[in-house]
Amino acid sequence: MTATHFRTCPLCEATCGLSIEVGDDGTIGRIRGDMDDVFSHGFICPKGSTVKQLHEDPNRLRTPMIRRDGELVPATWDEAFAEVERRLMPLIGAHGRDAVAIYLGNPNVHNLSGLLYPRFFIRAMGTRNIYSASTIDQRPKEVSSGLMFGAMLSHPLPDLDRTDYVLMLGANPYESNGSLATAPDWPGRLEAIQGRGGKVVVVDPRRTKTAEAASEHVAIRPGTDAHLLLAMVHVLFADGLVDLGAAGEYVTGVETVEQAAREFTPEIVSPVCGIDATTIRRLAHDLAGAPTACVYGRIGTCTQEFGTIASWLVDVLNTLTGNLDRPGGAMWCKPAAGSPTTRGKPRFGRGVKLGRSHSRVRGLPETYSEFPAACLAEEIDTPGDGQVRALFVLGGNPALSVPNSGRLQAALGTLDLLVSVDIYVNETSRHADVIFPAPSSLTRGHYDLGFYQLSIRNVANYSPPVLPPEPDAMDEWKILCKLALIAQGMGADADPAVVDDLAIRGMAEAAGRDPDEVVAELAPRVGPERLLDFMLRTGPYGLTLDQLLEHPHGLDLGPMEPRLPDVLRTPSGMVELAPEPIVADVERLRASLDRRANGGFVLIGRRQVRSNNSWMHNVNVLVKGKARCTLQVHPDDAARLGLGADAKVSSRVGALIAPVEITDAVMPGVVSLPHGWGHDLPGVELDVARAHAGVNSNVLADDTLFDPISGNAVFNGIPVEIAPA
Ligand SMILES: Nc1nc2c(c(=O)[nH]1)N[C@H]1C(S)=C(S)[C@@H](COP(=O)(O)OP(=O)(O)OC[C@H]3O[C@@H](n4cnc5c(=O)[nH]c(N)nc54)[C@H](O)[C@@H]3O)O[C@H]1N2
Ligand SMILES: Nc1nc2c(c(=O)[nH]1)N[C@H]1C(S)=C(S)[C@@H](COP(=O)(O)OP(=O)(O)OC[C@H]3O[C@@H](n4cnc5c(=O)[nH]c(N)nc54)[C@H](O)[C@@H]3O)O[C@H]1N2
Ligand code: SF4
Ligand SMILES: [Mo]
Repeated sequence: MTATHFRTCPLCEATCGLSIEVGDDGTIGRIRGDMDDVFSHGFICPKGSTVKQLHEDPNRLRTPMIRRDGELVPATWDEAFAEVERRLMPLIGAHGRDAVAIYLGNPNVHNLSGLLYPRFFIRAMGTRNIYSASTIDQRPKEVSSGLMFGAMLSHPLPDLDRTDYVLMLGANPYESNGSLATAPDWPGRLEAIQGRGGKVVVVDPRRTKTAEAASEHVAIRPGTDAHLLLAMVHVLFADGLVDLGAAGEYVTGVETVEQAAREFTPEIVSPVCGIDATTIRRLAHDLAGAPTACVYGRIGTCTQEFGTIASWLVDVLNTLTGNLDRPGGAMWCKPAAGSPTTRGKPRFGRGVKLGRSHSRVRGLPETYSEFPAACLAEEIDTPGDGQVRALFVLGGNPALSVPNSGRLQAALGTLDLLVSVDIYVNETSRHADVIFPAPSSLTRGHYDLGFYQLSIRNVANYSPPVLPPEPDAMDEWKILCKLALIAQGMGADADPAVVDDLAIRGMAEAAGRDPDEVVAELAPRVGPERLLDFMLRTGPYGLTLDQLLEHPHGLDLGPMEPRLPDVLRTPSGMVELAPEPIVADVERLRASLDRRANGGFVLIGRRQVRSNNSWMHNVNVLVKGKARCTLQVHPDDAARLGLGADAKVSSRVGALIAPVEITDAVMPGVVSLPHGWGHDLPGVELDVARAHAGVNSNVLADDTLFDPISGNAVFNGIPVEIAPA
């Protein structure tokens, strides 16, 4: 006998529905796209069905590990928590709490426990040294949206299903399946736009699959999107195309934007971007002339030197063309479990403060209570007061993910204590003193709390666990609660329920409810499901978790609807079109206008549909076939350099040798290498990944390059030298 379970795929931001066959004995059978899923209608990518391989992976950790005499060996949960306490408390006693750093990786945002419980551990640890994958990813967008609309995740989303025109920069949803705009089957939705007579224009230094399928591909020199977009703003003003539409009533700062753009004519930015002035003018006119349109920028526009300015200008263009908050334009969703844009008082907010403190070594500003991940290595390897001596890595792999990862890898080896919560002994956790195994995703409930806040349709879908807990497994939220209790000084034996009760009570109080009453109402639920149930009940649709359980294919709550002005949480209650810190940074952009291609090379990244950052290369069905970790080089450049099978790539901070793939998909002067590879390090226990090791591109990424407003790392446009190897 087999039963079919329906479940939202937790592997990327697209939230596809999976249909999973499970035998009586708990073996996983076929996995397909759920045809009845209200959002994905059967769409699935090659990664979706590999939740089976991940679950069955013999390398996946199933018991805690402790380092004894230099070796990682299996241990009991009690031993592992006791070991953390034994080593952490004296360290805090001797060096203070700032000597402990916490790094949160990307999978936390795909996991209810990882979204809801790290905050208690962070609070209990009381350290200023908090780092996450956000500052090697989307922080610039979080800063621009925070300043413009009042909340970190208040990004306007491209209304893909109704728009007539998309201008997409620095995104490749045909491989990534979309990011900061949740939609299953981005490719199908983009094709539908063209099918109904609309246009999709892709701005990218590489002719990606998305660019190939688009109506038009505009090749751009890496790191110059801000120049291009500001010139488009210039054209809108100069040619009298500005029309804010209905949103205009709630927008302030238009004149300041006009002034900021005054100098940025298409002719002036053209040689910087490598795009001719006529094209820039036409792009501005097309955008303004389309019946509805949206500008969408993603990681290519964030992980660059002018990331915050570029992210800001995306929404400036949406606003100036009257597309902000109108169907077919850039809109806000209304998530069922609530968000900062549904909680609190409409048009009332404290505003986003940046740089309330600065990192110890380089003095980079904090954003949203975190320091840039690019600072982590120097905080560990630079002696002095406040030096980081212990690190907790929650669901992350900074050894491969952060810039100048060679330096970080060396630093990890010098820590007095490294604790990982992970599913593998990988490039980071191989240095750990204690590893806590996160349970298989199939044994936990799932609700995409994070990505439903960025969803182009309002959808709510809860998936109960497919399988019972494995023997000797511990829920990830319990691991995090235990770590919080240890950090608090309550000891390794303390009951995680204590933290969980504080969590629901805190949430009830914040919502103005009586905690006892709330706890009684939600009984017997505990853990993330209890918190979720409360968030749904107090959310904008007043749903309950029981209601969602009755809808295994999800509840469709409709398309995005206009939300201005109530969505705003800025102190002014207005859309701040010209936030002071960003406008001030335009001076730096101006100073870069004399930069030209100088015959040297710059490196960009490359996501691939069969990868997931650094961690799914241990799945054989995904890595088999042709090696994918190749250096793409334009044929003219390859000929000029006389490149053979392999090339040596060097940057200011590191060097590596990579196999060469000659293709005219990349612009001349630009080379591309995917990130997240380089699995052949000593101690890594990933048998499949090791056989397809590849090289780690972040050995080349320069940690001294960053976007100064957000502190975000630069991965695109890294100067490199290329030579035959
Ligand atoms: N050069 C370059 N570098 C980049 C990027 C780039 O484009 N170019 N992209 C950046 C981006 S966007 C991101 S998000 C970061 C990602 O950077 P990280 O978040 O540091 O790295 P991941 O590869 O996502 O690592 C995820 C880790 O979580 C573990 N894991 C998987 N599932 C679970 C779970 O359920 N629980 C727990 N506790 N652990 C789990 C995996 O084994 C793996 O070790 O990389 C960044 N680095
Ligand atoms: N299969 C798969 N899916 C993923 C991931 C994965 O690793 N694999 N990672 C997930 C994560 S964590 C994230 S954050 C998202 C990211 O999702 P996307 O942003 O769609 O990611 P990429 O595919 O890296 O697309 C970035 C594009 O920017 C281009 N680019 C580079 N530099 C520049 C530049 O200066 N300007 C412009 N305009 N373009 C530039 C690159 O050539 C690339 O095509 O994907 C998520 N989905
Ligand atoms: S696109 Fe993302 S959510 Fe959909 S099946 Fe693939 S990995 Fe899962
Ligand atoms: Mo990311």
